[in-house]
Amino acid sequence: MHSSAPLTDAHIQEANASRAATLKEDYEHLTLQLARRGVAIERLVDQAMAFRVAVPSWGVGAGGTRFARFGIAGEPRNVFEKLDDCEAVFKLTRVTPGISLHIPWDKPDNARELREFARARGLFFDSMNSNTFQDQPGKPLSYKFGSLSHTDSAVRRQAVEHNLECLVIGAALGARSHTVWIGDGGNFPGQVHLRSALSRYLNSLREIYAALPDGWRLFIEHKLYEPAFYSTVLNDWGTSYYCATELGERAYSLVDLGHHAPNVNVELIVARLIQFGKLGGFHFNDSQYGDDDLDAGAIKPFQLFLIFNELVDAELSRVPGFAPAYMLDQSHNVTDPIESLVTSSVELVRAYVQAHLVDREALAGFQEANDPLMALQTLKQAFTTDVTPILATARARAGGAIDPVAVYRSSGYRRQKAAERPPVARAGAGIV
Ligand code: RM4
Ligand code: MN
Ligand code: MN
Repeated sequence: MHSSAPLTDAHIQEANASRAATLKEDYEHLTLQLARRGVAIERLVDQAMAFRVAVPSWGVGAGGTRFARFGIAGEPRNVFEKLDDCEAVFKLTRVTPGISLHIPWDKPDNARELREFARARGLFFDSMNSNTFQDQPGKPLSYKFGSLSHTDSAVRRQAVEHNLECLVIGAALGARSHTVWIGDGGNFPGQVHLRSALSRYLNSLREIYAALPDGWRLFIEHKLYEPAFYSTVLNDWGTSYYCATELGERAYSLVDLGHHAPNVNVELIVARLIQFGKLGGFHFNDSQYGDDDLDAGAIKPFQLFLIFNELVDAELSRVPGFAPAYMLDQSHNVTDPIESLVTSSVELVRAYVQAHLVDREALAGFQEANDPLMALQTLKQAFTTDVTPILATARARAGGAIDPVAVYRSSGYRRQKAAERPPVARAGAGIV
């Protein structure tokens, strides 16, 4: 069925029709439940429909680890095929029209053509991502000992030039921000002069910052460790905040959820960056140990909710300049990337809607009265509310799928792509 054009709107509508009656019942029940709390459900549906998160171009290929990478049938072989898969995610969820592009993994030969290709699918380019953590074909110098912070000014120059090229490509693609993550750091005590390396990094970034196109924001992404295992140049949010402040008002810190020490209170970092006016955006994913790049909401859904609790609190209190960019950054090693991206974006909308359910007046009262038990209960009431009917209704109203994974599986999309896309030696995607 539908094998010639899988995942058409007609297929999604047809699949929705068989689920509409049950959804209506569930939605009506939740409407009553929430009304008892004085919450108008329609407002939450609107919020769910307005939520947006960008999909990473590198996320639709199979990921990998240091040990192996297991390809999948029908894996996209070039940026156009990746956009086709991004479109599939968008059609099912209706919240992921933005694409975050990694250069040179997905460097277009013709940016205008790619922009048109995306536009025809209802997609656009959101953030650009540079790559100076791997050596690049055709580039004479190696990043083995660093890039923007390298001791050799010629290597720093090459790394800066690469970032400037990303800005040019991004401008032609209609992107609006640039994200810089570097692998620079040291593996051994004494290897790197810690203060000098940060100064060199900052000086390189100043050149990139100065070349930002009009209206763009620069995101700098900190990470505790890996690939450098002893010290990292941009190691934590404090250093990131310092650098973003030094650079100027268009530079912001980006929080990748997996880039912190285990047990770190990430929502507290989020609150701090909001308060200091430097929260640029997120790379959402989940982790058990480190930069595991697992699916958002898979391991610590309560943490995800608490992060959104801070974000929604800032949104509702209209913190000046608060406009974080949301992106997924995951490595899909054992799942179908489309299914992972679909379920991850659904989990983000879930956390967002649940955070909107928090009775903030009651919470403020319990905080004032120093009543920790009831303060937690107030958060838990929102977190334990099953908002699935709200999410499904929002998707259906926007033309997406009530049950996106089931619809995706029944569409035969992957089967058809497996036939259309015979494997190449090594698809240029994934994190290895
Ligand atoms: C890094 C970091 C970057 C991502 C690379 C592939 O750990 O999360 O955002 O672009 O991985
Ligand atoms: Mn990241
Ligand atoms: Mn990472």
